Amino acid sequence: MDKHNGTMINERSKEEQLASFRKEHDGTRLTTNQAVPVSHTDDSLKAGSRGPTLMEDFHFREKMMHFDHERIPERVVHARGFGAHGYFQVYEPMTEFTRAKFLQDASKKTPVFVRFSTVVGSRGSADTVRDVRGFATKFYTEEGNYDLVANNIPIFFIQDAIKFPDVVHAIKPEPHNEMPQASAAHDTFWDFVVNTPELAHMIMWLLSDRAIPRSYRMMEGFGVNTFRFVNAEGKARFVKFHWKPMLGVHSLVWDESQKLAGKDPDYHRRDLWDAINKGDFPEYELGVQILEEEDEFKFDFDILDATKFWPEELIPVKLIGKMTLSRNVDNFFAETEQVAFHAGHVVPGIDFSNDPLLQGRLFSYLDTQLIRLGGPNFHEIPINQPVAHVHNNQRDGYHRMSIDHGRVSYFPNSLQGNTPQPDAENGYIHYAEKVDGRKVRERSESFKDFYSQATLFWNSMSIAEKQHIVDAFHFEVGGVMDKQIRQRVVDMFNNVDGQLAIQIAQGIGATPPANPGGTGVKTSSPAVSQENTPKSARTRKVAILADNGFNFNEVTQVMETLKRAGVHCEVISKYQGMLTSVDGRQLEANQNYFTAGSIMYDAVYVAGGRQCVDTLLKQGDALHFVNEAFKHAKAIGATNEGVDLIASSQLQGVPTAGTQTQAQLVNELGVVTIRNAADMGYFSQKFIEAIAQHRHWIRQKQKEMVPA
Ligand code: HDE
Repeated sequence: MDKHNGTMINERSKEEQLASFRKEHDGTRLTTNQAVPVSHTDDSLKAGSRGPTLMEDFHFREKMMHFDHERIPERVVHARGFGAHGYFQVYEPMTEFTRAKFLQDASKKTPVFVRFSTVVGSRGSADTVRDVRGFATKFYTEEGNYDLVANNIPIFFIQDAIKFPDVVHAIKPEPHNEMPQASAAHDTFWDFVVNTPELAHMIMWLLSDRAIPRSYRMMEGFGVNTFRFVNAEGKARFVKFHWKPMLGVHSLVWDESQKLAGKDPDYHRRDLWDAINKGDFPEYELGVQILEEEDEFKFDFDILDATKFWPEELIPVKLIGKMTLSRNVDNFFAETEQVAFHAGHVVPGIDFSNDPLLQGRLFSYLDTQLIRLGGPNFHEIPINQPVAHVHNNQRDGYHRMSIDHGRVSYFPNSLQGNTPQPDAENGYIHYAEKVDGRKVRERSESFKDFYSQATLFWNSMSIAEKQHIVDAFHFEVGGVMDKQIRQRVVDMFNNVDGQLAIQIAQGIGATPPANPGGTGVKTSSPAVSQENTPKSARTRKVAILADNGFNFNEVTQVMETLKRAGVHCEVISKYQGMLTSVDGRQLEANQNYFTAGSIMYDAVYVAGGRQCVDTLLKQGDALHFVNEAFKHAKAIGATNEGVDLIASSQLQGVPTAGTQTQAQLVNELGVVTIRNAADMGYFSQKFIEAIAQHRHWIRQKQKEMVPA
């Protein structure tokens, strides 16, 4: 292996010894950490069976000592996360733009480890809270590790890293009572917002659907900061990094997110874990926006300002490769918890810009690992180890794993042939940017337009997306006790858009602006609206409501067609276990109404069968299931007698297939129903199309039909 400067030289023979030892003991024998076999582990060593425990019980003390120290400090931000392994492949050589080796050869697979996360909540908080999501990728390249430490929102709260502790303190639970957990809906955060106008744009994104993703598999990733690509000739260009999910960008609705936080706080990690186990490997294309240095000042925003994005309509995203997540972790702690990302882990060909947020990050990530991972040797933890060899003169420190050989730990030296030696040709060379300026604590004037892109984002939203943002303001600012702060939120967002400010005021008992304002920006960026994202039913989950007496042929035909489209089904009934169909055949109910809820599925299907539907009609839970799915704008399907359940739910007024004898399909507002169809294929096809739509916002326009 020879991983660390030949320090693991004996590793192979040690591995062999271990293998034969394990074989001998079949890996089942209990030992202490010193490998001493343990004879009994259920009782501590006592002076008599009712007597005091003895100090000499080394097995007890070792076991307890280890347990007492099992926790390490959680990350100060991004504490709750979930990781997976995979690989990345570039589509074609990127030689023109960068010398990075992992971006040269389309046949090469570079291993990656990705950790998704929320930002604000503690490690045990719920997955589906409203928050920015982290999307950090470690590429184990042949030239060392490259970390793309990204978020699912393309901009950030603040412009200069020196304000990071402030924004994090403001949004974290308030210090006197440690409330609220994983939420921005409280006074200190909004107090900070109204006093920090540079946050306006980020707040628009945070209150949009982006902050409540349906799945980690359906999220974009953004490097946020401006980096540089540098090619072998030393030519540099500015670059922004993007991850584009092949399944498109999709979100939950707020009511659903809140309910999921109780019903399944692990919703996102379970979704990722299950998808990978099923072979539905999440895929993301890597995109880059490349800007020539001479174009740096061509835009009405500063390209070094992390509170601005580069509209794709102005600077197109070039898709350069694909990442596939194909393997779950073996151990959450060893891998997901101990992985250490750093925005400064770059490889030759990728360089930094003077973005003041990025510059601060370059300090913070290394620094935080010292406390979190207990010292400077965290690169030796298996998940952090590069696949490339490490050779240097760094030595010792807490938790040093490698055994450094020899007496030379300095450079230059004669005793070891002056090794390890810098490599002038292949080594990392910092881009020789010319920098000239006075030392000042100042913000560039070009950073001071806080509202134009907030308006641009607002203009880019669909009617439904706008409504969700207004609703989110009502929730978040409605949770603020200080009425002055509420009013100041209205005043601040009047700078973004007058109509928005009026609508915010309406929900939170504040006074609407006397002079509705705005920036006057009329343009939009269609690429940021989720309406324009790829739509597919693949990997979606459908709940099938059924009970005894269901129509076996109907259900199985629908299930088979859905399966062929890559859709997963679960049967839900009052009781888990075997259901018997009208003709005596059996189907397993995978979930009951306690273990499952409509919030955990993308769509609902109600099967036919007189006895089955008569039973469902008497079950409040079945009716609630359908009503709730409708309220959350999800696809609903029903066939034959199953249509009666839809008609009897609170969805009266939604057209459904009537009682005609002729086969008739009705497809209204994402509710697909059919009666008397000999072949269920046509129904299934329409139902799949409705699932692929993800949500049917058209129902919002029909509010009178939506159950309260
Ligand atoms: Fe981070 N950030 N951050 N951040 N960040 C951390 O590092 C920091 C920023 C991001 O899954 C910490 O190991 C500063 C932007 C992700 O392990 C810490 C600033 C973006 C993760 C830190 C920022 C990110 C972190 C906490 C300047 C998107 C989770 C624990 C204001 C591009 C990585 C840790 C994982 C984690 C500092 C801003 C992404 C404290 C000073 C912008 C995805 O070092």
